[in-house]
Amino acid sequence: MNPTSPILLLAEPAAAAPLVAAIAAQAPDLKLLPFSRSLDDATLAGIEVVLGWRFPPGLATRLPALRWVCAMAAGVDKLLVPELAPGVAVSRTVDPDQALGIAQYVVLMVLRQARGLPVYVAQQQARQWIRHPMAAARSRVLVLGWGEIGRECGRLLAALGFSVSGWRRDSGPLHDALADAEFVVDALPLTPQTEGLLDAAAFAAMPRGAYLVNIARGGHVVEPDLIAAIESGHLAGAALDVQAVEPMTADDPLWTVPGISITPHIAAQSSPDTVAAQFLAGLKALQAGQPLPNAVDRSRGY
Ligand code: OXD
Repeated sequence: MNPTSPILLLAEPAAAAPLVAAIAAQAPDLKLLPFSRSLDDATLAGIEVVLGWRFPPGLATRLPALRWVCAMAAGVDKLLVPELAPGVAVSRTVDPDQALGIAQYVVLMVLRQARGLPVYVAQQQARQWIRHPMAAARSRVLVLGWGEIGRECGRLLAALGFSVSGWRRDSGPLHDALADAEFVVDALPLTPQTEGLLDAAAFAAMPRGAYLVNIARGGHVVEPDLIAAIESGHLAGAALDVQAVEPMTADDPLWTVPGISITPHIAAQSSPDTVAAQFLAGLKALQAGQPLPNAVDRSRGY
């Protein structure tokens, strides 16, 4: 690798500022080049390493020397663009604190629903003091995706008394697993196989009153089907930290569906120090010709 070649940074400057500071603290001499549309082909031709979140359209074809794409996030779906040359290695961030934070969000949303909090919030607004019978929450939770994040969600939920099972692509038919789930937590990667997986048929396979928590990718959910399943009363609702279109537009129909809770992709972010340390360890491995940590299998998409 050419030691003078800068690292191309593909992220909004404001959002990337903490990561840039963390890299500067750990590797003061490393040159980071923020992407801008004005970069010329001669500059791009020298780029061997990209660090970022998503490829701007057409950029990958302008990087003939590219060897490694490092995601500053857990998911790589926005970096695995079809025009990425086959030999380019891709890796992602694996941050145990991010997994813990996401699992805490999942616990919050599952407990809130399981303990009937939305009912009491509505009652307070109406000044109604009415008690409803409520057993301890021991509901059955199915976690879709049993990687670092899915397992951490399962661990915390099981510790609270929920009955947890995990589903991955070799576990057997998804709809059979959904049939038993009072809560479904989506922690899958977004790949061509998982896109649109949660559609009308999947929602129909869930028992009446089931609840969805999505901390993975909005692209898994066929949103009009979800809205229909909730509005028909089949599903109790959904907590969506991710949506098909982010940022959501003001006229997105998800906003106003009773039973849907929206948060703006905040379940947990990876820590800049961890991303910086993992990126620098990857860079060292690349320079030494060693295997990259947290490498993604491009044929599987995660
Ligand atoms: C993600 C992340 O992949 O925030 O969504 O890390």
